[in-house]
Amino acid sequence: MPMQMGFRWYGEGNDNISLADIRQIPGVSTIVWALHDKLPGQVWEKEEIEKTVSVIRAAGFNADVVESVNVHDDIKIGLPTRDQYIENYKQTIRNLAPFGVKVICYNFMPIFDWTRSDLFHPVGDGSTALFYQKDMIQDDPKAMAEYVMGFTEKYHMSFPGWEPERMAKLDELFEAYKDVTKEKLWENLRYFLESLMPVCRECDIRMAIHMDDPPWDIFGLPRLLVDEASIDRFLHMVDDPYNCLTLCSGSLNANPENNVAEIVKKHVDRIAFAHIRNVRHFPNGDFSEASHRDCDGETGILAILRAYHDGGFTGYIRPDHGRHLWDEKPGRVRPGYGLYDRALGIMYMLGAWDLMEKEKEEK
Ligand SMILES: [Mn+2]
Repeated sequence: MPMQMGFRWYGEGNDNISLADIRQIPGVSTIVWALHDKLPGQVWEKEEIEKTVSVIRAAGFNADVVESVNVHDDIKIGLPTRDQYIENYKQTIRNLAPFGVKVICYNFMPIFDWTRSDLFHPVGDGSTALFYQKDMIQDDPKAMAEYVMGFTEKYHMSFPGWEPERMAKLDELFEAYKDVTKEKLWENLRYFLESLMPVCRECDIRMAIHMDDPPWDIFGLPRLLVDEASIDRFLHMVDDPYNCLTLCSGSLNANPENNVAEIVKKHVDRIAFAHIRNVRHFPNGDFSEASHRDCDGETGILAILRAYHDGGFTGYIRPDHGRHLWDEKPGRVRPGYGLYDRALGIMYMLGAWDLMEKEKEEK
């Protein structure tokens, strides 16, 4: 089976982009979806899943990839209540299986999901992109949470991983995580995955952890999936073909030391889902997201695509965040998830891929 191109979609009434819009992008087979009104820990019921999947299928796509089923904080903290939440997670996996779902993306970051200091930073060509200003994300998590939540209020959109219900309890959350060292977090991740693996096997659904974004500790909170060594450790810790990666090129390469193409070469069999994104670095440690074109950043997009292609990658791939172009102003677009730049990214990736395929045939 060849690689399958996906596009993340936030669902009917929750995304300005329609499935009919996505249909016009060449080569997309898979809608990457989720039930965005679910809180971490809740069971996704079959009727709810059916409603979304039937809309996706009616538009001519498969619904093979879910991003994300979020993990309850009690599982990450390792509280006794985690077992019930793990049972709920297993039930969600069982409920997703009859709808053809093959991959579940998730992350194991404490409290905060992806973190940026500016969601609409000018790139220099009139477009904007997500931006990370290092000195702004130092010791005040509240200022950053308030900044992100400000968008939620102003534009009536919420961001996965930044649920207002959770952000309202920030002090409590920090208190709850205070004894969770990096080693404890690893142990809690292992416990979670070992509990899930039998159900994943039975349902033929791969768990695919997303890299931590950015790949270093923030606000004193430990982060695990940050570089080649930690990815090795993760895959070895639960050495099961259903324990896989969502390898996010942009998240990893926020640390320019990470050579993403090398990691792809090493672990292509355990990558269920590829996020392709380019990063531009600044000498002071700041970084900006960039177009998918190789020379617009330093992530090595062409070398990464080459590694997937030559490694015989048969998983799912999607453009990750894009810039906001043309009429995609704040309020009209989900930060990072506009239509145009992700569509351009797909064409860039497919251009490179088609050429590699043609060269292979001619050999
Ligand atoms: Mn990603």
